[in-house]
Amino acid sequence: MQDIYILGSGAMGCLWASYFPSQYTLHFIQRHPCEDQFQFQVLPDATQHTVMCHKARDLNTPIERLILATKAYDALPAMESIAHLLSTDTQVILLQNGLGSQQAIAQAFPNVALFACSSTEGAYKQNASTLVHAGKGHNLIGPMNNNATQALLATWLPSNHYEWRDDINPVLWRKFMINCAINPLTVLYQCQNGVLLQETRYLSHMQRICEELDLLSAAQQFEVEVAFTAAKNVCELTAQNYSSMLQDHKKGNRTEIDYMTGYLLQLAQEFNIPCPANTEVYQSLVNLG
Ligand code: KPL
Repeated sequence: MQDIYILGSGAMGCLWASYFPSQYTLHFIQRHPCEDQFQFQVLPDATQHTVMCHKARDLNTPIERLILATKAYDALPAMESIAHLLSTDTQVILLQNGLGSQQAIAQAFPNVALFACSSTEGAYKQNASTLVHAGKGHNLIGPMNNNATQALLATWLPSNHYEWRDDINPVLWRKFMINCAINPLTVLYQCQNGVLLQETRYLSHMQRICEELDLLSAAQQFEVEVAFTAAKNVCELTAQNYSSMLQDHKKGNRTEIDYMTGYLLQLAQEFNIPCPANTEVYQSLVNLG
């Protein structure tokens, strides 16, 4: 019997729990007091899933397989809260948006096997016990350190739910560029992704952000497409979406701006590349609160 631990029981945590057939025992690790078990269904297939629930502080069994499904800003503190349960036998899949949290965890936990995932899966919670798997996408997974091998991951993660990438960094970077180009602007202009294509003023703002991203792609020697082309494409494909950052902002929650434009500005400083358009966007977002 394989135990799978999942930190973060939001939509992504539940979606990943649903990937595992019933011979696995699934565990949510939670910050707050919780019932012993959590049952939920996934629509549209109406599959039923049961997960054991534990408070982080009450756990004392070593963790071998962990899926970290928190927001980017919670990722490192969440790992630290269970550090005593991790060992050289631990494998962790990181699902965070943006960049920066993966690098911080790789630095703080060099002994575990760390994998990072870039996902286009879409899911939301309709209510506490119903998850809607709205957009079937792809999970691309690769190593964040040398302990993380394809063979190791294949021993537990069902192969129909991911594709392996030997070099995950350009994959994470491509998604990062798209998020930096779209998400902050949707908050600034309070609009769906598709609206960014319709207003000339919004589109030229996106272009200025993207030109700076292209300089950073080149500085890191990533062979990725031009950021503006990639971002416009995603705006078209997700025209009706409210970006994750706009949703967070509307709910009054913290946004992941520090792991998108904020991380971009850190890189810009490292490579000594001026990024005035992104600096301005970052400041506007921080001022919005
Ligand atoms: O990933 C996204 C997000 O909202 O965070 C995009 C691609 C912008 C889709 O909405």
